[in-house]
Amino acid sequence: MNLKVGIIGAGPSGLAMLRAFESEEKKGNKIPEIKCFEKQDNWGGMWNYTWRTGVGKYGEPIHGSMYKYLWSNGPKECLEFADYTFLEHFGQPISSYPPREVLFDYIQGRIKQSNARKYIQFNTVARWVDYIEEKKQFRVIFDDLKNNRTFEEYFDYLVVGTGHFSTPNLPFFKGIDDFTGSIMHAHDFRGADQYIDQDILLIGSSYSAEDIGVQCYKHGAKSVTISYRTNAIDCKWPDGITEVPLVTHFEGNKAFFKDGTSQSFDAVIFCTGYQHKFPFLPDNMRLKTKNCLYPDSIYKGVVFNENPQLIYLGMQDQYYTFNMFDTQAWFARDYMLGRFELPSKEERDKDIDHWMKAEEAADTSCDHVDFQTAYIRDLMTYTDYPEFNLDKVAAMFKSWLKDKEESILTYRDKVYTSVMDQTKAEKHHTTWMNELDDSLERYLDEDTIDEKELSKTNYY
Ligand code: FAD
Ligand code: NA7
Repeated sequence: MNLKVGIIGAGPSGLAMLRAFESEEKKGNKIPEIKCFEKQDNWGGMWNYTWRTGVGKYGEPIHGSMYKYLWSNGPKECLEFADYTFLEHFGQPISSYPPREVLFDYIQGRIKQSNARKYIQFNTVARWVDYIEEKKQFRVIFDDLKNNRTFEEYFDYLVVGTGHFSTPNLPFFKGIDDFTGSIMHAHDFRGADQYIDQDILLIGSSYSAEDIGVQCYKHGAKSVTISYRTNAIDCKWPDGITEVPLVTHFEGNKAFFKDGTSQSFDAVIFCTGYQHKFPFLPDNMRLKTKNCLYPDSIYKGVVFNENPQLIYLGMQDQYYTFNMFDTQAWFARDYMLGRFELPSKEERDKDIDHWMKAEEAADTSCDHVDFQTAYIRDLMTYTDYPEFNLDKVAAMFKSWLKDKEESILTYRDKVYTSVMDQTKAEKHHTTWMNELDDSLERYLDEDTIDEKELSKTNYY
């Protein structure tokens, strides 16, 4: 077998692909020639935090949308790798909602066990892809950013793991161009510090609005107003956070809302989501979708239907994350290794249609959890990814949704039990609202700090 596989992106999805091949190799089986290309200087994708915004060292658009003080927004027990548990990595139980640096450490722990780094070329951006009909191969043009050199490579299969929470969706509102305060998209938000004592307006009502709003409140914003287009987040907000209908327009530093109210603000943060953006792919290979649980045109959420040599990982909206990317990667690996044949294009279309209709019929957040659970269960029937109790994970997600509804400020203090190794999480030594330091050292520090002392220094 002389197959060549190219992987674009070394975030959790790209790394899952490398891990999938590695697990096959460890069994003594031959694997294809693999090359992975990552535009940043390290792996981890979103979890590789950067302070930069705009463009990076080499003038490329910054990929990262993560920020300081970001803590997991779902229980870690729901994203745990089935083949590498949190207990195995940290050697002790930890809490259910670790901060960003801790999750980054965990992702790195698994991949460092392997020799995956040798497959990855960092500081290298995929610029353009052609499918060469005569060769039945992809030609990919890359830029080696560090050496300012362009080169090309040919692949039988191309895996796109470039994420989809990086290119802002930035709508226009009348008068915003004359707004006198600061304006940014969540993609450029790097922490709440600059909003202390400010009245801030967030536009959007999904994860970014919820989390950035709560973080700014925690770190001392004067007031947080969340403006929704379709549905309010509608949890029990503390005094200081309010929800209002959509902005109609701005005049100076004042925003006007659909319900006829208006208010002055120091800052606006657009939490209006992201675009699936693939500037390196021609139109006929590009995944064209909004953020949803079952994008059109990819069979089993993975194989591009018009050209099944093209594979997409992690393109769905996400309840499940790391273990979903794994099941997708294991599926993609076994498909590339020829372990199973794809059905006809017509059958694949039907299958895609079936899942898309099922998503349409899913109404509530709990239905969405059930949908993604069923999707992963289906993928797992094709592969030997270690089985885990998906029903229990789905139950944890539902409990998480309820916890958030009941108390948006304390849901991260709850603990859950791993379905992988039955480890019960430990409560963090400090409640989330009182914990202003999100560093790995502080998180793993066993010496608890007096909460009463800490609360004196809090802003709320
Ligand atoms: P990414 O992590 O985005 O990685 C894609 C990689 O591709 C990047 O390294 C990028 O540099 C590289 N790349 C892009 N274009 C190119 C190119 N042309 N050439 C070469 N390389 C390229 N998930 C959770 O489970 N828990 C959370 O708490 C959580 N919080 C989040 C908070 C924020 C603000 C955001 C934006 C996302 C959050 N997520 C969370 C979801 C997160 O996206 C996933 O956990 C995960 O990072 C997705 O992995 P990925 O590999 O698909 O994409
Ligand atoms: P999402 O989950 O895609 O949500 C986007 C939000 O932006 C959603 O509430 C949309 O409202 C809203 N939106 C989009 N366009 C507009 C316009 N034109 N006007 C007003 N509101 C708009 O993105 P997030 O950034 O919250 O989350 C993405 C990931 O980042 C997630 O996985 C997290 O873990 C972190 P709608 O409901 O469509 O009316």
